[in-house]
Amino acid sequence: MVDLSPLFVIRPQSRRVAHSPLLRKQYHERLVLHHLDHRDLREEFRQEVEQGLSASPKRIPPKFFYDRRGSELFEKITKTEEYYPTRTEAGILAASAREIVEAAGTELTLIEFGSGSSTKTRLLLDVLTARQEQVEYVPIDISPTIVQEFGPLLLERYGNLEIRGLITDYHHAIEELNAHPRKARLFLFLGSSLGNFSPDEAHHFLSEVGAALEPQDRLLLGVDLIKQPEILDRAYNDSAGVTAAFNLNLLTRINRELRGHFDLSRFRHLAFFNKAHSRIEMHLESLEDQTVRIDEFGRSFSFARKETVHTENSHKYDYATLTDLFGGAGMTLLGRWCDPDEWFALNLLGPA
Ligand code: AVJ
Repeated sequence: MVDLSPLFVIRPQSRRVAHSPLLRKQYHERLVLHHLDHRDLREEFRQEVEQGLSASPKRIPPKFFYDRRGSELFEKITKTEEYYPTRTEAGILAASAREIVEAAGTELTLIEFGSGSSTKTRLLLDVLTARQEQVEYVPIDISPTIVQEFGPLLLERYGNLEIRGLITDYHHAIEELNAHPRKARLFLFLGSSLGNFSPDEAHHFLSEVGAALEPQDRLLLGVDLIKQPEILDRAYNDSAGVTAAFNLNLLTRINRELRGHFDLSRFRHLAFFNKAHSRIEMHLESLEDQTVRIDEFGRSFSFARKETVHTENSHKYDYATLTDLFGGAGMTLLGRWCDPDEWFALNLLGPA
């Protein structure tokens, strides 16, 4: 069983708050982060990089993009002209948050997988905090920095909000949530982060969440839909090069945390739509034959010219695939909200 005592509590940064003992106390009580340190993330990074670079084809999983710099770069991606998913999903929420919340139930706790900056979540919190006396928000994120940074902004905005963040991965978060049954919960999995999972992993994840749902609980799931490949390609090859920097930052992270010797000018960002698998693939392509030493492993890895390290898959769905996925995971589709072009879909799911 997990130790739930807070390992640290956010201290307010803003002057207004620092000058008010009452508010400061409230802030301490209202924003708590729990670090569920089942595994050592550093050790996991170490192992997966060594295994992934020894494998053929080479690969590193996308969850390692999100160090401090990577999280910043991702936020920047969401603001590029070409990257439509965030803005499209936010548009759906702006138009339909009230309807979605009403369909989801009364008196809800909000639990979000991969909360990031919680920007879109605010559209739902606007509605929830207006109709409920008290709202509990549980952001779950692998990166504490993002919750530390944005949590206080939310508290400032909503006087009746309490945040109990979980710093962990999805799997352990679900175990943790199961251990504490409470009032009806609205789970959020936005941004089409589901797309990072293989079809098998998506099935597994949704089955796990489905099994955790009590009869009144709901899951609001954002998914990116299949569209013209040119639009997809553009979204992952923005002209300002932010996505390229995001991808290449993985090598910077290896250099820093594992004492690697990657020369970033000898690799390039590669992203394209793989139609057969209905997914965007991101790779880091070696521009020449080269050998790169990583001191942490006491060895080098060779890269042939044009050889790639596969760093991300981002699956795109159609409704038929989603129907199968939801049914197979024991979930019922209760509602769906889309933008007029049907580029993105928000799905409200309940237990079967
Ligand atoms: C956060 C996984 C939804 O797949 O579109 C954006 C990550 N990678 N640009 C996505 C990402 C490159 C994003 N997800």
